[in-house]
Amino acid sequence: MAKTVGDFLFERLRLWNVERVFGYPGDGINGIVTALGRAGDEIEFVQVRHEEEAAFMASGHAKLTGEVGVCLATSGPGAIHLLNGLYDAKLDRKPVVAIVGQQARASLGGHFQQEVDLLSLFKDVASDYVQVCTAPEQARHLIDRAMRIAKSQRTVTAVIFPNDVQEADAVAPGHEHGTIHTGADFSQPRVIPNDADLARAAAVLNAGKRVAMLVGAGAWNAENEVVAVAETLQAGFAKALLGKAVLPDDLPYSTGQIGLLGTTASWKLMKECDTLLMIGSTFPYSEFLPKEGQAKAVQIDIDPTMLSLRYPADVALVGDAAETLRALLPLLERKRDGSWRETVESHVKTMWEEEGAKAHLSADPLNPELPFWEFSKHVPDNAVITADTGMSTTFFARAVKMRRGMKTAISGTLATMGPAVSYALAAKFAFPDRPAFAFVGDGAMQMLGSNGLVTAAKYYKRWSDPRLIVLVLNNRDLNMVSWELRSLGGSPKVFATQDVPDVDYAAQAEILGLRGLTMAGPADVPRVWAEALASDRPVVIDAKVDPNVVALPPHVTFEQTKNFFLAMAKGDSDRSAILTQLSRQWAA
Ligand SMILES: Cc1ncc(C[n+]2csc(CCOP(=O)(O)OP(=O)(O)O)c2C)c(N)n1
Ligand SMILES: [Mg+2]
Repeated sequence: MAKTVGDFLFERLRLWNVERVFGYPGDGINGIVTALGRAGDEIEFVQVRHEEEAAFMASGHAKLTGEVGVCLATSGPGAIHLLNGLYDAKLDRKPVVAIVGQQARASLGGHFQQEVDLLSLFKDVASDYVQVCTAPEQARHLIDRAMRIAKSQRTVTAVIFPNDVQEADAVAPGHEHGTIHTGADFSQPRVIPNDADLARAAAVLNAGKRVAMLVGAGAWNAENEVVAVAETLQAGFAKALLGKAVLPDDLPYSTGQIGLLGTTASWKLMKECDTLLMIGSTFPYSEFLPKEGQAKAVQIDIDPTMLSLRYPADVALVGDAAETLRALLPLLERKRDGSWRETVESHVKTMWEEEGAKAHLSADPLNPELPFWEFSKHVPDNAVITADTGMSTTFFARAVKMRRGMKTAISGTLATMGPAVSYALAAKFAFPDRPAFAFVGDGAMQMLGSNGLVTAAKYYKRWSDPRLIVLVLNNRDLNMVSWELRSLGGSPKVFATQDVPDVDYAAQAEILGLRGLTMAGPADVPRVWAEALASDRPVVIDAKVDPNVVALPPHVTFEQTKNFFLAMAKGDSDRSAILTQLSRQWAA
């Protein structure tokens, strides 16, 4: 049988070193699915429950490996289901390629079943590259360009295949006017600023007396260099959430996370510094950075459009984080005065003491921060840790201590609910010998996480280390938004929108043949973590936690305080439990 366009697609993806495709079938991609059947072991197909899960897995794969994630969906509804996961990758600047089906060329424009204008649908999310393969000769350059653009621009691209084209014979382009001839090789360039600009940056950093560093996901390959610069400049560093795993927290001058979910030590670092060095971060909230004029600033980013965006940089350098810091290091003078470093370290010490105390305050029946705090004592160094959007993001950000070798994935910029279990699944396929952990709210679990457990049950026997451990923060509430309603909206909790049904997540896991465990009080926490880590299969931990524990941001404004007390005064149903919790925190 002659090779079809579908066969060619997988052959080409293999040439680009794609090992795995996350997806779901449909007759809109029959020609691709049959080719996948013929490809055998050449490429792994991971079957999901929902196309959004496939897109989150592709995004998670890209976030955790730095490689392109590929997802596959049928025409119409399948393509539509991909969108949220694709936006997650696009907004966090990760390379993902979406391959989707379309009705046959001859029927397009005929209001045919499942015919959706996919070029328009993907026009925004795949704004860097979205194309329809209308002739077999196009297949090669469409795949090559989708892969190259996704990789080089760290973005989302999409290729749409009408189903008759998928089944057509693969055709190489001729050699005449208008034919396109592409190849599959790509390597990242080495990007370093000019010497004169490095010297300007060094001058700013050498003149500073109190240097603060802000490190984001862009510094993922620069751990040693960031530490060397911090040592030379006697600086402290804060991390944006996407950069959580970039640097370990056992360094005494790591102030941990910055921002609403961040720490008091990061807040003080930024408010007291006279010089700011930002590396690979687009952290958005300006109120957590120095006030304009307070600090001289140097910024390093691989993407020029992200420079001088959050704080005006005196020296804005385009460069790879590791390469640029390596080039900068010989120009930096070792600071002699250690008093700033001492101040930072004392803030950090206080922060960990306070965080530990907060996690151990009693609550009814369990303080939601305690499982996160205890987790740091149990988690192995090679763990992959993911967190969903909700209060689990806050506790993950503040209470989980990173160590060298760990990896994390979160939805930073889109901040969508739903991806944590999918990210953890993607981790298990990319690193089957490493344990993966997902922290998920009950709302997010009900949205998509529970479906991901079916995927885990289907595949876990393939993983050399079967541990995929999901902790559900079971507070029967869309808690993060309930707090936002109170502190930003001055409104009491609205039952109709905020309450979520109480589900027995441990039983749900057991029904699927997985292990289900429950944390119903502080004494359960260390025991359950130890049991989960000893499991021979994926585990769900149902953590029955108190929705009324207030997780205050590191800096509370007058407006937020006023709104909060207004909400209480308007008769919040949980008022008395919340005020009891608050008085415990203040007493501590
Ligand atoms: C897809 C999506 N829908 C809605 C939101 C708004 N939102 C942000 S956090 C949150 C609550 C999450 O609830 P849950 O998963 O139970 O976590 P909790 O905050 O209760 O720990 C909501 C509704 C969102 N970020 N993403
Ligand atoms: Mg919840």
